[in-house]
Amino acid sequence: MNVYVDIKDKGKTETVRFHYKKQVNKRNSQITTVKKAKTNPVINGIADDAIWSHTDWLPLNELWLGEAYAKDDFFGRYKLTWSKDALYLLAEIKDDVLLDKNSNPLEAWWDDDCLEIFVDEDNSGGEHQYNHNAFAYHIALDGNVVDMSTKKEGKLYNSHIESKRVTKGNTSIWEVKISLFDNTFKDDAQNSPVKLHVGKTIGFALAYCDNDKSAERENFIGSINVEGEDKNKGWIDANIFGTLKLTN
Ligand SMILES: [Ca+2]
Ligand SMILES: [Ca+2]
Ligand SMILES: [Ca+2]
Ligand SMILES: [Ca+2]
Repeated sequence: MNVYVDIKDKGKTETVRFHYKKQVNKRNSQITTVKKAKTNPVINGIADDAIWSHTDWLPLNELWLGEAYAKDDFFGRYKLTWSKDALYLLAEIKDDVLLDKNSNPLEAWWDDDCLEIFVDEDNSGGEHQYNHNAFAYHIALDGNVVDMSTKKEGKLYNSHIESKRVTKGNTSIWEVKISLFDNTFKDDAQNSPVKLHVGKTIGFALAYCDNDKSAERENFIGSINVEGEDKNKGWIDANIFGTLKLTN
């Protein structure tokens, strides 16, 4: 908003306009410590890497959109670890029907079953809808990775995410390597991922878009308790992300 201030000097009054933007800071209410992997997990959708057996499950159970769901419709949990080059995720998702409605990865990608990873490299919080202050990567069943570009349209970011999904019955294991890019990322340039270190904090949330048979996704389930009526804020507002703290 604009703020107008009258400045009086030698009997004259000059009105000066200031542009004021309200700063809402991130509250860091959900802090998770993440242990470093001694050996990097192999991205093969198989959870037999040493680090995964020494890491606890975290819940994926906050309803962001849709009606209350049954356990056989959706159940999710996840683990995290890191190396100096990347963040690693292991997600176990039980979903009764896997649906890839739109074969074009850039068409309504949020209405297909997909795993969504929210990352704010410097844990700044703040608005990120059409900028790279933070990313909201949607990993489709076919492995394509989509987020909004600075041109306000969907774009593939497949080089940021290496993933493998292995599905047995209704249970999928998604194993994911996430390279982190800072807010200087440019869509049309060469960019290098940042290096990670002990003590670094990262904004993070995980979600799953569940669609089994509908025109639009039926449920959107996240890892963070979002206050207020509108819980579908993660794709715009990095303030709702949790905070990861990297440890040895
Ligand atoms: Ca593995
Ligand atoms: Ca389902
Ligand atoms: Ca940021
Ligand atoms: Ca589904």
